Amino acid sequence: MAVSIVPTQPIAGQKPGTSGLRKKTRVFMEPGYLENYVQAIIEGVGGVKDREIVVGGDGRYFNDAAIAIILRMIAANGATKAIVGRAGILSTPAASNLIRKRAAYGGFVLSASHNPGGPDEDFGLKFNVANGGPAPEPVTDAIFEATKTISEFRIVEEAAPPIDVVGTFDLAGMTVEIVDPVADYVEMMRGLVDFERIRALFASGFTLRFDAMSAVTGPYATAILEGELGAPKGTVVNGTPLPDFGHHHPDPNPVHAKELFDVMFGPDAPDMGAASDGDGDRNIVLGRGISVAPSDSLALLAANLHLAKGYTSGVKGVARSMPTSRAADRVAAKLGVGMYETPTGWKFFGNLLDAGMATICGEESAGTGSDHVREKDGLWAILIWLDVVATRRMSIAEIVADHWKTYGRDYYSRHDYEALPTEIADAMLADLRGGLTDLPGKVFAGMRVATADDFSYTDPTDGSVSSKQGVRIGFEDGSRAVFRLSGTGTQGATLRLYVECFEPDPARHDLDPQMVLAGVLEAADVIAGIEKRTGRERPDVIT
Ligand code: G16
Repeated sequence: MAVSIVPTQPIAGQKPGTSGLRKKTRVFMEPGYLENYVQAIIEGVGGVKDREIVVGGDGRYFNDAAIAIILRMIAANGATKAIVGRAGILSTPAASNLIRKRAAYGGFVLSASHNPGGPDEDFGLKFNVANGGPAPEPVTDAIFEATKTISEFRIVEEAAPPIDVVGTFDLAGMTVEIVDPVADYVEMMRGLVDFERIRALFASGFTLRFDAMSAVTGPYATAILEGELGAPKGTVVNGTPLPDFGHHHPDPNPVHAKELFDVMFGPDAPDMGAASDGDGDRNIVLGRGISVAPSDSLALLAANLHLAKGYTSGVKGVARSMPTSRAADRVAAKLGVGMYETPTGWKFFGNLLDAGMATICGEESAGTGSDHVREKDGLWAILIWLDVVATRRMSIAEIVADHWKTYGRDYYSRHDYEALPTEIADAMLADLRGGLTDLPGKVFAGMRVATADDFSYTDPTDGSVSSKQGVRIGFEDGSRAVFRLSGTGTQGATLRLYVECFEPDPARHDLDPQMVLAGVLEAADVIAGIEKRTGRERPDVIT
């Protein structure tokens, strides 16, 4: 084989964030940029010689060209086989499944998730390890170190084979196997949820609108919902993946999935609404006139999971990211199982799942998943919801109200301030951190602070410590505010402010969360000086 060894220099700023490296697409397209980072990944994961590697992405602009480069590079670095989703498509959970099922060494997952795609939008790349999950911190640290010292990259001169048909090809001695991206995933879901039961639900007239947001879940949702489960044609909308997601922002929140929210809160709402994101790992579930907050969805799924076909033996433990509301803690306590609070980022759940300490995990950022893969899984969550509805034969609103009646309601909201100047955001967090010990006992906007700290996590499986994971302020009335900077943005800094408070009284479960949380929001603003420092009177996105 003809391998080119191309001299290169370290490129600043190739530090993997919460979920791999995310940059503007044009940055990834700069000559040598992607190659540089891919070689750093190869070094950071200990090389790919004699390994089998999965490759796939969410189909966004530059997906196929990037895959061709990755294939030529892993061939040059000695991989024996690449397993690639047809047309370069693999949803993130499907990629995780394929890595596990084929016992591959790992996989390149090309996605900037919920961020928009296109030549002027975002692109991303991460490496998932052999358990199917995102590389853990020691590996991403090693990748980052490699980006600082890299001096050459290896690439074969042969062109990559076409990837739009299923088949097996040779690339300079490496086997390239192109697989159906959907088939293995459907098979896995068949074992986890009761297709017959959900089929009977649809046959009884139950209606669903699934918005694939012109992103990767279209083919998966169409095959399962309309194919296997007999939902009428048209149940899946925006079902064709487009390189620019139809100019949309494939994030299933009330702002970007407005069309779905409008339908679900309108007069012709179906029984259930659902959406996933760019790469298929996030989910949102709605009923007629109600949107289920992701933190509530985690708690609800944990409480009902034993009803789904693949989980009849129950839940071993529950894990949530620190900013996620404490609703799931109440379920874990009632079930008498472990509850784990981790930093933001799915990679932190991997060890707990591998150790059998947790069965279900979730995050406020619309992610829920279980031990079936090592990524959050949007369609999985929606199918579990369907299995629960098919079993309980209650509406989404009734299931939610019943849950709050049993456990109480954790009112919750996240306020995002996007594209802030990085220096302002960094200084705000640094000052908050610097003043934490002075806060307890002080009163802000009528709220007395009880506790204040910067979240630090010790992984119970290997003792590794991740510090500075977000500032937590607990108030005397039990409510909480959390501040952290996003690790997935590509422009400036995004401040996330998460607030919550607990309401046990069912007579007070139908209030507007923004109204209930107004006091803690005001106190948080005063403590951090958000408006004063940023000049922003209101957040860009409220969820
Ligand atoms: C990624 C991670 C999630 C995490 C989210 C947080 O989501 O996979 O585990 O919750 O980032 O994002 P941020 O740091 O912006 O708050 P995704 O869906 O973008 O891969």
